[in-house]
Amino acid sequence: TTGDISKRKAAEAAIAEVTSGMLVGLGTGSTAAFAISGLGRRIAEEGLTITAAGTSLATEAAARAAGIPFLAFDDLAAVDLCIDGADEIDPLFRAIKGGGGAMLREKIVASAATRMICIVDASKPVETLSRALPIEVLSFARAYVEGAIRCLGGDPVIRPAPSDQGNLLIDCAFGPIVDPEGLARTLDAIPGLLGHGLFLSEIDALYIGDETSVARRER
Ligand code: DER
Repeated sequence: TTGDISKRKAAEAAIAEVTSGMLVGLGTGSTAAFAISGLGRRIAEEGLTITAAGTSLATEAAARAAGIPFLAFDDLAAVDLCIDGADEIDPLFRAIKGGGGAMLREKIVASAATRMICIVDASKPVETLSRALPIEVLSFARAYVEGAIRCLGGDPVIRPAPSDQGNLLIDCAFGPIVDPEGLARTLDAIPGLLGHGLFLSEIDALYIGDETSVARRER
């Protein structure tokens, strides 16, 4: 589909920054999937030699299928370059991630990266973040965290499947998020809430694909 062409173009532009010897953080989702298959092709065709860190079990399986060597996640301390998608991203490179439920590991890899590139099609850039915000919650803290989210004006909806870590994934509709930093600070202070999809400082560069070209923006 045209969306796929745009996502693939953004991914292929981003993986051009990968050089041999790098430890590369591989994101989760359909756009990141194009980066994974593209890196697999570069390994096969150019002899690129990299090690990867996967942000989800699905991404680790895709990396394995693409012939990309990767580290066990608990051996990961830092990566050179992280390439990942986003559900929304605003003009200040603040993003909502977690559509695929992987934002806890994605944020660890993004924070551990010297440079993080976000790859998107034209549907992701927005003026104001307003999608439902994915959060990961320790299941025994469900009622408490749901109550805290409602006090913040959010509407929590629990996903049917748990996260890769076996915790609850809850999508919280807050409407337009006019103070993302304030909301992130408040969420980070809620005990039992393990992670959320507000990525406010991690993204260094944005590649926006469309059917014929890619726009690159630096923070
Ligand atoms: O779950 C995630 O954080 C993904 O990166 C998501 O934000 C983007 O997924 P997509 O590339 O399939 O749209």
